[in-house]
Formats: sequence, structure tokens, C-alpha cells
Amino acid sequence: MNDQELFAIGWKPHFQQQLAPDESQRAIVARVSAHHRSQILLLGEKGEFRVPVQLAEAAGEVAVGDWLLLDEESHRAIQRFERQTLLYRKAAGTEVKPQLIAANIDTMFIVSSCNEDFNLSRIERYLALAIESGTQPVVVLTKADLSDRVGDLRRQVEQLRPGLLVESLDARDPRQVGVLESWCRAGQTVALLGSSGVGKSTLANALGADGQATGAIREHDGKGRHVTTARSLHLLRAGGVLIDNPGMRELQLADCEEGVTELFDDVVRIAQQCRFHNCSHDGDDGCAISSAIESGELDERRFVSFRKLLAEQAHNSRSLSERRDRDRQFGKLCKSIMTEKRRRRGER
Ligand SMILES: Nc1nc2c(ncn2[C@@H]2O[C@H](COP(=O)(O)OP(=O)(O)OP(=O)(O)O)[C@@H](O)[C@H]2O)c(=O)[nH]1
Ligand SMILES: [Mg+2]
Ligand SMILES: [Zn+2]
Repeated sequence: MNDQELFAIGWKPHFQQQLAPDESQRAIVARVSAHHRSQILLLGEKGEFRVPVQLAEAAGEVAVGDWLLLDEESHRAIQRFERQTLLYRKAAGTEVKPQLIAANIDTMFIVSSCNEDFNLSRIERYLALAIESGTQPVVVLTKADLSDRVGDLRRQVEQLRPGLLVESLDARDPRQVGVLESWCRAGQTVALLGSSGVGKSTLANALGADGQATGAIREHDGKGRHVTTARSLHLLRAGGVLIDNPGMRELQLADCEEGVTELFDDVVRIAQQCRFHNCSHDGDDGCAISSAIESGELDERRFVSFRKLLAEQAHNSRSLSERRDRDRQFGKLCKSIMTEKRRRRGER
């Protein structure tokens, strides 16, 4: 195996050590670069190739950024490498389902624009997800050319978390976008997250996202219709790879309690000083939160955001785990029906 090329696209000792010594003989290693309805696109040392979803997911559901070990001949997945990080959310809409966003990301660029889209609470959502998953967050404020309050907005974002990295720029200008390149070197994987229209694809282009990877591909969706979908893993000029995501209308957090409490550890610390440990922080006697808001020590917006995110992730985590239980029960039910059938056949 030619490791050089794999290392450039994010292969690391973390994955290498999961490989048994003789395992790479008749098998190939590749990274998932796009997930389409019926096909998975993979990037290996010999370039890009496609595999039907059933084969690629033979060792488990895959996300863009996942590493797979595949049989050289059949391209059936033998192993999905244990992930270093995984980003997922509750799928949009009423259905309760986890939706994988991306795997094995080193840096999350949280993209928000300096105009109407600017929203601190939305940035906090992404920050909680980054912290929970162990991904380094960098907030990128785009459309700096359209605002005269850039300095003020930057300061507001910097206050969301001590040491938080914030960059502001015109995403159309490759020279300005150059400040992001230190996170985009060979071996590094970055992901762009943010609402629709904030400039994620513009940033990708300015970072020199490989043209081949930005093209759209066509595939059959099984009903004979053609579906055109955009690829999502791009090679960058600086040597690393970037995962561009379609804009998210809503990022519903799930399984994010640690991320939320760590992001809001200042609020948690104040709440611990309330007179009653079960204080509802709604005008109760001796509520430290209320006094902190009154004195200006705590921003009310921040408290409301904390409470909302904590409740939301708890609700979604509960529904996701209920769903997992239901799936397991359904699996058991199917199994017992099959056993029963076999038993009857045997009796006959
Ligand atoms: N003036 C200005 N325009 C920008 C900037 N960044 C992006 N735009 C424009 O904003 C529009 C949307 O940019 P995109 O890069 O397509 O946004 P996106 O985040 O990829 O959107 P989705 O793919 O829908 O999620 C385009 O017309 C860009 O030219 C910027 O920094 N300054
Ligand atoms: Mg885009
Ligand atoms: Zn209280």
C-alpha cells in the first residue's frame, strides 16, 4: 500500500493500528467521499471509484469521511475503521432518526455571515456539536465586506468560549481566505458547516477545492430517473481535504449533553450557587442565575440558549434511544418469527 497518498487524504496511525498485519494483502483501504442514494464514492490511493451502497455498507452505515477496508475483487466492505470523530444530528423534520453529517473531521469551520444571518445562538449550537465530538471549532464570519460592525461581531463570538478562534473575511477573496490554510494542510480534514447561503461553497472554491471533486455526478435512483447530486469531499490546494455540506435549515442536537454543559460551564457554575439544588431559575428565592442576569454578570440570551439546547438534546437523545430500542425489538420479533417458521418446517 502506498501510504503517502493515503496520509495526504487523512489516513492516520489511529486507523493504521486497527489493521491486522496480513489484512491489507487482498484488501484495499479507501475513504468515503460522497454518499448517494444507490452508490458510495470512495477515494483510494489509485483515485476515485464507486461501489453500490449495499457493498460499501456491508460493515455498517457509512458517513462521508469514513475509512473502509474493502475486498480487492468484490469491493465489499470488510471493516469500517473506528472513527476518530463523528458528527451527527437528529434528522430534519418530524421523523426521529440520527443523520450522519461527517466522520473523522479534524477542524470544523462554523460558517456564519456578518449580515442578517448572524446569530450567536446558532453558532452556539455548532460549538456544542464540535465540543461533544472532539472536533476543533473555528468560527468563520463571511461577508465581512458587507458589514460595518465586523469588529463588534467578532468580539461577541469570541466571548462564547475562552480561546475560541474567529476569522472574518470576504469569502470570495482567495487572499483573505488564505488565513484558513493552516488548518487545511496535507493530512488534515476540515468540514464546512452553516446555514444555506452563508458562503460555504464560495470558501471551498477560494481554498482551491479540487475541480474534479466539485463536479456533479449522475446516477440511477432505481426508478430509472436520473438524480444529480453534488460530491462532497474535496482535495484542497494546501494539501488537505474538505467536506462541504449542504446548508442546514435546522441543526437539532442529540446526545450532546457534555458538549452543551462544557460550552456553558460558566452558566453551570453560577447555577450551582442557587440556594435550592432543584432551583427552576424562574424567580425562585435565592436564585443565583436571576441575580447574575440582573447584575449583568450573565447575558440573559446566553442563559436562554443554554436551557433550550440542554432540553432539546435531552428530548432528541431520548427519542433516538427509544427508536434504537424499537429497532432492536423489531429485530427480535423478526428473528422469533423466523425461528418459529423453521421450527414448524422441521416438524413437518
Ligand atoms: N459579498 C460577499 N458575498 C459572498 C461572500 N460569501 C459568499 N457570498 C455570496 O453569497 C452567495 C451564496 O454563497 P454560497 O457559497 O453558494 O453559499 P453556501 O453556504 O454554499 O450555500 P448552500 O450551498 O445553499 O448551503 C453567493 O452569491 C456568493 O457569491 C462574501 O464574503 N461576501
Ligand atoms: Mg454550498
Ligand atoms: Zn436558580
